[in-house]
Amino acid sequence: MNKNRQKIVVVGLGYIGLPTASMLATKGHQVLGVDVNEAAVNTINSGKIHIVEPDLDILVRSAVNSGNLRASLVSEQADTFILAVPTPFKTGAGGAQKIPDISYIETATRDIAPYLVEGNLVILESTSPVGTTERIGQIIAELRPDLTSSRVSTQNSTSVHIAHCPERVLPGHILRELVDNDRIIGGLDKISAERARDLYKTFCNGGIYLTDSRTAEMAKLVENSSRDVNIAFANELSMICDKLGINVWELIGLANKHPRVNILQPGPGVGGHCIAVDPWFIVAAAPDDARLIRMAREVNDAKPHWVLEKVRAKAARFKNPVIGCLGLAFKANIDDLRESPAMAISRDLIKSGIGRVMNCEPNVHADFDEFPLYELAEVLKEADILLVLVDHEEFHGIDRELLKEKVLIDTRGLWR
Ligand code: SAJ
Repeated sequence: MNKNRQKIVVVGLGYIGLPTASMLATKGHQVLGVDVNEAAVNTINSGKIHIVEPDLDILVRSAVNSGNLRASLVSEQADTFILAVPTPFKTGAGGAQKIPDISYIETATRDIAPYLVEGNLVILESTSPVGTTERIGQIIAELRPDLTSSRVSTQNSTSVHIAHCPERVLPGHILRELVDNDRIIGGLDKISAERARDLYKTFCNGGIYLTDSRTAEMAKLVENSSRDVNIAFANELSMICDKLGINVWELIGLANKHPRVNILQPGPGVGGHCIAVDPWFIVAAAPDDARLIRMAREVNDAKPHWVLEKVRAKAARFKNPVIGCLGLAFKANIDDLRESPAMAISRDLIKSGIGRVMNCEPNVHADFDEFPLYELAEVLKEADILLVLVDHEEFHGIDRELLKEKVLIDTRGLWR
């Protein structure tokens, strides 16, 4: 096998799998993308994309046109298998505990098992609880005892190599970060990590750091937990400052003038599929010790409710208040509404009956029928209360004259 030109199967063609598959294909590898979503498979095979990410359409088109990228519902034999499927959490008994759900990884492993041959490399990219890479080894050992003769999943030499290379890319900047970011690779053994490093080197310009699989799994969880804890600090400050009549944005700006202080920005809560999820994997693994990590999650999860109560209090002075919500996405300049605190607040506002709610989301143009969306100009004209939920670029240029008569609730510091 020429390690520079491989046949690669990428399981899961979402925000991580599709850019990775396309990148590998444009570097000359023969890539088969596998997904359970037939519509996504057909879209990709026609050179188009089913998700929104800057420039991904160009990359996918060029990968498909080159003949190096195909999509399918079923796997095939390959040199390397990359798993990039979701790892959500499920709520435990009584709703009290959030437990990682690795069933998509287990299913993906079972799906590729029949195609594995001696010398293959299996790479887990999905953010995963500690021990998941070892679990992949166990499943392969159970399903393919013919391969376990050379001890799959032990520290010794394996017939199938298995490594974890957690994705680290930021939605909205995925292609740039895929190339530039440093990577951590944790192997079940040294050869697995080295084999994975050789593959990632074909497109990654960042440093590649090798370790064991458990450390790599924990490193990814810790990166996102660190961000969550820091955002929770900012969110807590925003609530304290509100009580004390202090402008939190000015406060943070001033505190950050200290050479060793770097406070993040408060917002309406923490959204997305990673930062609001991954810390729970650490809490589930060490519930008695992960006190700060759990508390940060609770602070961030409680922020949307705090915002709603703020609106309720301000709306009390109006007879029939019109509440204009600016932004629904989970962060600025993207169209992703999933796990968005802004969406949760809008939904709860509508349910609460506090007033008439007018939502504006300039990045969403079609396929949204949960409630009506309004143009920015209409919202600015009609709203009594303007609630900034996302600091989209479109909102930065709003004429301040139009805000004069309105009650402003700015969760993002747009008008700081
Ligand atoms: N947020 C704030 N204040 C801030 C920064 C973010 O309220 O100062 C909010 C955002 O508005 C958003 C949420 O946090 O609702 C998450 O946004 P984000 O930009 O911090 O992160 P994600 O979820 O888009 O991507 C993260 C990244 N992780 C880190 O920065 C440590 C990315 O590198 C990971 O690859 C990604 O999670 C992932 O897939 O795990």
